[in-house]
Amino acid sequence: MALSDRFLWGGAVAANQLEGGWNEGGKGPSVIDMMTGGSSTKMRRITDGVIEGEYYPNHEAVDFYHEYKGDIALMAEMGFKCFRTNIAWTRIFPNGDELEPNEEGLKFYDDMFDELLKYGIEPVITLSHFEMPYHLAKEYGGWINRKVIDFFVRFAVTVMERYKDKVKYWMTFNEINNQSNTSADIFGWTDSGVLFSQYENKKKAMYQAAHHEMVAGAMVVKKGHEINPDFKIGCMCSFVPFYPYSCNPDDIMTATECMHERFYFGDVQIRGHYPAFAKKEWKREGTKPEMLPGDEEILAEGKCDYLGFSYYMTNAVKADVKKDTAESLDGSSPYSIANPYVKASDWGWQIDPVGLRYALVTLYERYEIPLFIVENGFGAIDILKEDKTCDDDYRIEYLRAHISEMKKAVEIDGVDLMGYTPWGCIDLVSFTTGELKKRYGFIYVDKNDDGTGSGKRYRKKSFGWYKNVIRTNGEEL
Ligand code: BGP
Repeated sequence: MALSDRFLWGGAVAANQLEGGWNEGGKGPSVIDMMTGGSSTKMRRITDGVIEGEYYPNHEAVDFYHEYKGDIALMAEMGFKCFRTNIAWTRIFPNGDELEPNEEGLKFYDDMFDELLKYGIEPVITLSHFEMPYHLAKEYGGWINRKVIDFFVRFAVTVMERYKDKVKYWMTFNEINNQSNTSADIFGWTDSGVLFSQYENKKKAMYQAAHHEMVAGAMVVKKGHEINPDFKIGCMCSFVPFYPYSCNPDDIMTATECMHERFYFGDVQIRGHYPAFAKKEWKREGTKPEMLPGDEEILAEGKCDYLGFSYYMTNAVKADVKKDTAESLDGSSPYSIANPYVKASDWGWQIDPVGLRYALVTLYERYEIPLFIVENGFGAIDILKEDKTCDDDYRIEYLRAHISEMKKAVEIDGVDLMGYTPWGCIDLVSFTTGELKKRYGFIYVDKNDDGTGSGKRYRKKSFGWYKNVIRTNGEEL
């Protein structure tokens, strides 16, 4: 048998894209509640409040906040072993800098975790998924401010203590490396609460914010293990590997250099120190973050137990095509060029199942700690037919090919893999487009971007397919 019988099959979501109830139960606003549009759209603006009819649809999302019992029952029907979501920081600390948590918010997650555990589904909890408290971004400048470390640690310790007997698997920051794209100012705001355009040296500002996050993350790993030694606490990176376009040695070195960005954050959180290439870059570009004495010890003492990563695509780079454009949100670099060997989705995300095996092998050989694929999936415009069925064969095809490569990484390459949680197991709001129409789910939610739809849930064709994959532990694809 390829996969261990403890393999964590499940699905992944994020509170701000799923829950809705953005101002219910004493919740405060997160930065994302104050924005319009998706992260990659021209519409995206910080509105400093709500513009009627124009806000990011996460205010209602798919109303998991009220519907979670029914939704979890459907996940249980598919045989989920785990469910990845995050605890919205602003449900627990509405402004972020309070001394006491909001009991109503804590109670909501207590009830949700109880519901999961009733079916034997392990919660896998990210502490921060693109949604820091608005107040911290506005009043403190986000993660660039060292004070935010204490606020985050207080939040993390509060929830780890509260749920120490309910949650075993944790992750600190979702796709912490995404903020390295400092050109997308508003994206940085979402991730780290920092408006990079305010800083002359944007890269330095980003490294500073990231340093604070990683120090906070390391403190949380250490404290978490004190709270419950059985906790498994991981970090989470987006991993879009760069391929050299050809065997031209210059292409190989371009890809190698581009990969530095991909490793920067994982290296610190897993190895416990900054890599050599980072120190050279800081010097060359004047981007060294300020550190306090003791920070290096904190990083060294708070190494993560596992690496969770998202995998959607790869990217090919060629030495002599350098464009003036900065990195873009689809994970490309100024050296990116279309890969003639792979197709792309409607949103231009290159579909590369073999790239998943490549990612697993690359990360495992570098870090030699357990890996967890916490996001992967196919965003598409699904059609709900008159009889309320949905033939998403393209999704089945995508997942089948990726799972098959994932199995090779375990079976042939010896990768220690904890689990697989496809993104958006139930339809939710897309992060980059800000729309509901880019769907990933096994469960269709009848809700549209114009506000129409019953909100009812329907099983797509992939629902039954994935159920059988889990039942056979990945033997039948
Ligand atoms: C990742 C994020 C998720 C999610 C996913 C799919 O970067 O961690 O929050 O949204 O991408 O992206 P999208 O929703 O834009 O298709």
